[in-house]
Amino acid sequence: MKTLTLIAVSVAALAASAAQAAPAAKVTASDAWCRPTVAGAMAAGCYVTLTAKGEDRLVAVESPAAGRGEIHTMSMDGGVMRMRQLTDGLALPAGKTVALKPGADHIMLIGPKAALKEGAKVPLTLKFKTGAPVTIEAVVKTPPMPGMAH
Ligand SMILES: [Cu+2]
Repeated sequence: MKTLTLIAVSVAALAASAAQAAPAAKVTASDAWCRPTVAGAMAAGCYVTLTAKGEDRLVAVESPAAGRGEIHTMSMDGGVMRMRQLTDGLALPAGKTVALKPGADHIMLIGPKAALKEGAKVPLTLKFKTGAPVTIEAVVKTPPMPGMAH
């Protein structure tokens, strides 16, 4: 019974802290990472897993580590993988986990201000159509399966 009471108290505390934060973040972001780049690279790919509680859209990405952020996708065009910018953002269906990953949807940091070195942290601010902006730190790391990653 003591355990139940404790759970009830912490749920109430969580609800109270959520109520204070306005507007409430409706999208959670996890597992953010960026590919390492060499000095002078024009762009760097970053990836993150997003889950929106209600239907939303990732509409913009900003980072102090780069000139600007873009949202890109990859698609086959005449047998060639091509990258293009999603100018109206990326759809986030309600309750569904959307993983940005190599060879698919990704964040492109245009004009990194310094080379992204393995192990460094890159702050990313993700902006949504409805939900509150989310700032996360992406870790710079080499993809686990370089052969698989386009
Ligand atoms: Cu790209």
